[in-house]
Amino acid sequence: THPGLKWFTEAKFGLFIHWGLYSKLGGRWKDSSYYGSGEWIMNRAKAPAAEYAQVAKTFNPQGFDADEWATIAREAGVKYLVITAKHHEGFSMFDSKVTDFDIVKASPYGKDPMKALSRACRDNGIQFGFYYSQFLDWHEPNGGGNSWDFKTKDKDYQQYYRTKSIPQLRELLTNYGPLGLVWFDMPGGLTPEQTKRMIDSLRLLQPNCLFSSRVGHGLGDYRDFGDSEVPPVPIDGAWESIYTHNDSWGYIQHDLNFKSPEEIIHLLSNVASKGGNLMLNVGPDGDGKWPQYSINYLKATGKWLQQYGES
Ligand code: JFZ
Repeated sequence: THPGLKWFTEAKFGLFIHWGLYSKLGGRWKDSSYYGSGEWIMNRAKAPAAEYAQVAKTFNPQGFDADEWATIAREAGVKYLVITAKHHEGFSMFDSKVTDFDIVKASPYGKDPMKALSRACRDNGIQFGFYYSQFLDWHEPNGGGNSWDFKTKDKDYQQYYRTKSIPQLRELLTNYGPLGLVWFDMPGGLTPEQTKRMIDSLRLLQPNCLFSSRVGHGLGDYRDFGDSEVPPVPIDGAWESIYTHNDSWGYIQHDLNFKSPEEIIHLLSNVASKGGNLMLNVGPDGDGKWPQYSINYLKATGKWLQQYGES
């Protein structure tokens, strides 16, 4: 069995963080407002890639404090934290040599927040992992998904994997210390053999790192249940349910529909009773601040866990 499965199956509670240029938009593009899936706003608005990329010039999360994030996570009682290194919008939230469209070169922030966060998590005893959108990339002509700027029939997905996805995954598995897991999303464009070759080569970099099931073709190390789904009966093996704190993964300014501590604890015990982990998502804003409800309710959840939880 995979060496990473020990910590994973004992974890019970994880924190998911969606953070990118969409967090700065907060559910608004031009004169329109969107609700739900804030991280999909570029697609929903069919924003031209060149125009959307300009958002990077205004992305300056001065409020980001890695130690504060990791402290809230620890107080909430989570055992692992997974953050978007690159979501479907294509913007790299880390220092990447592979592209200029990253937080260091394209934004006034000019630093790598993932360096600080990976360290802060480790200091707080929290397993650290990256979400990485390995196929959908609306910024790149050869990435999956953007058919409003780039004709699908002209796309060369292999070239996208070769020149962006795989090199960036190698960066993530090389530059941030030992990772607990990589959370792949929405497979596409590769045959089972090609997927296996990609994974095999990445595993050499960090044999202890888990890969989520959405890497595709049944090649992941643990199972993810769909959005906001808990299986009705106990399930064997390592698995995780993912929920978001309000109604969106990425920050939406006008979404205040946050789950109360009672609701979170209910979810946690439902998932744990069936043998899985709950990974709950928060969406920090473009300044790097978490919604105040997320801070308060997560802390309250942690207090409850300390009093009544098993560990
Ligand atoms: C994906 C992303 O498209 C979305 O933006 C978010 O990051 C979420 C966590 O993951 O969305 C999915 C992918 C797969 C399922 C549901 C939502 N699924 O299998 O049910």
